[in-house]
Formats: sequence, C-alpha cells, structure tokens
Amino acid sequence: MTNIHLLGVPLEEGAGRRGCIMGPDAYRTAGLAEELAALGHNVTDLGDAQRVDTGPIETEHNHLKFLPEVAGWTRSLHDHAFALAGADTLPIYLGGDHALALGTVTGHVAAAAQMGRPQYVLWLDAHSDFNTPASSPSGNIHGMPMAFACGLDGFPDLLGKPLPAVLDPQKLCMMGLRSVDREERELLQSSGVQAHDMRAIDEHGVARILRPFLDEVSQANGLLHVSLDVDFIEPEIAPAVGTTVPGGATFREAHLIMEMLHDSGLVTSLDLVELNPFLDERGRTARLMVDLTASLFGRRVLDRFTTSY
Ligand code: 4U7
Ligand code: MN
Ligand code: MN
Ligand code: MN
Repeated sequence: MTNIHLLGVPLEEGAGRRGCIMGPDAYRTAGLAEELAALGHNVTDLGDAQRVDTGPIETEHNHLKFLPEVAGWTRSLHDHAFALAGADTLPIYLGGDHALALGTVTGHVAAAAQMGRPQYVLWLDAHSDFNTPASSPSGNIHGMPMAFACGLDGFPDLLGKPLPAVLDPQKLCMMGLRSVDREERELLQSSGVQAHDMRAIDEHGVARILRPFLDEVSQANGLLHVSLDVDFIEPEIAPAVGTTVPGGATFREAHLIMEMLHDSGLVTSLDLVELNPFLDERGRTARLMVDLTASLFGRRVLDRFTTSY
C-alpha cells in the first residue's frame, strides 16, 4: 500500500497548441483515483496547483513563448514537488504539458540533494526535451525541461533563484526517442544522457534497456522520478497529443515498462504529461494513460478486465 497524492497541473502555455489545460480533469473523469484505490492504495487528490505571478521575465531570447506564465508554473511546482518529496507519499503530477517538469524535476532533485540521495529520472518520450532557448527551433518551452534541469546555459530566471541542485545527466535515462532536433542532439550526446531511441527498443526490447538502469538506481539507493509523455506511445493507440510522431511504443512495450517499474519498487514520483483531451477519441488516450499508471501501481495483465477500445 502506497500513499499517493494527485496534483493537477492545468498548464498548456509550454506547448504549441491549446488543450492540455483539460488534462487533469480528463484523468479524474477517466477514474485514475478510483483505479489506484482499487489496487489497495491510499489516494488523495490535492486538486489543481496554481501558477504564481512573476511579472515580466528578462531574456534576450524573444522567441520563447509564454515565458512569464511558464516561469510562474515552474516556481509553484518546484515548491510543491520539494514539499511532497519530503512527505511520506508518492506524488503523481497530472499535466498539463511537459513544461511542468521544469518545476517537478527540479523540485525533486533539490529535495534529493538535501536528503543526500542521488536522484534518477526515467524520461519516456518521443522527444528528448533537451533544447535550450538558443537551440530551440520553436520557442515552445515544453521542448526544454531536461536541458534546464541539467543546468545547461542560456535559460532566463524561470525559478526566481539559481537551481538548488542540478540533475546529473548521467542519471537521466531516456527511452522512445524518435524526434530530436539537430543542435539538441549535440547537446544531448555531449552531456552524457543515457539516451535510447526507438531503434534501440526495436533491436533489444524494452526489458534489456530498462533492467540495467533499474539495477543502477537500486545499487545507488537512488530516488526515481518517471516522466511519461503521451507521445512516447504509438499515436495510433494514443491520439490525444499535439506532437504525434509515428513509430512509438506499442501497448505491450509501454505496459511492460510500467510492470517492471512496479516490480522494482523504486519509483518515488511520476509525471503524466501532454495529454490533450481536445484531440482524444472517446477518452481512449486518457483511459490508456490510466491503465498504464495502474500497471505501474501493481495491476497485472492477468487481473486486467479486458475491454475493447
Ligand atoms: B514534448 C521540438 F522542434 N523539439 O523543441 C521543440 F520538434 O514535451 C518538439 O516532448 C518538442 O512533446 C516536443 O519544439 C515537446 C520540435
Ligand atoms: Mn479543473
Ligand atoms: Mn515531452
Ligand atoms: Mn514528446
């Protein structure tokens, strides 16, 4: 039995199109809390977080979109994550677009540093979200959170203070990559991130990639934050996302990752991001994300009630 806190993050300003603001309520409608409670967990819904007002944020990068809004969310979520990391609970952040990880990941990294434990991150995404303001082709800040958390140069003052601790890129494992921008790829490769593209999954399967990483986290007595972007999954089965890229993880590949994460007992916090309910088909993507989360919290294939989507 795990104490789970759900925190809604109705943030959409980091993405190129609107709709992620409806994400938290779609997870509630799809029955996330009820599913987790049915697995025997103690679930508390904290409601939605709120953005703080920052006033204008200085930058020479004028193409950054909705900078004060994203900075306001980053400050709010960093503080929420820092506080939740110190409590006896496993927080699930219900996005909202992936810019929320600017706050959640940096908050968990700061808390881990204070506890003297290494923080690891598993990033499940078609994209590496490793652009800096200078490298970003779009100016959309949801393409930048991991570069920010790893302390890369050129970011405006999103947090209102220097990062209390930076994420070690070597403790960041990415799976599912199939859209990385040219300059972004150089940043990613020179920083030493454990980056695995879809080809690696095709050749080796998810288990062969994930197991060594989980062993590493376990041996280091690390904390593990998981960030699941809807576009990690094949868009044919998860259409409710603004940035679809074909060739994503299959239903079983995604579930197997969640099942292995459950068995490891290592996960300490989770982001569910980029769900855009405006683009969904009869709630199927929201339901798939709820089912994947249920697998991460102990539901097994043989217990699963088979429905047809
Ligand atoms: B997501 C992109 F240019 N790399 O920076 C960018 F291709 O959170 C996409 O992973 C970023 O969905 C996608 O805008 C961000 C683009
Ligand atoms: Mn709401
Ligand atoms: Mn992403
Ligand atoms: Mn993505």
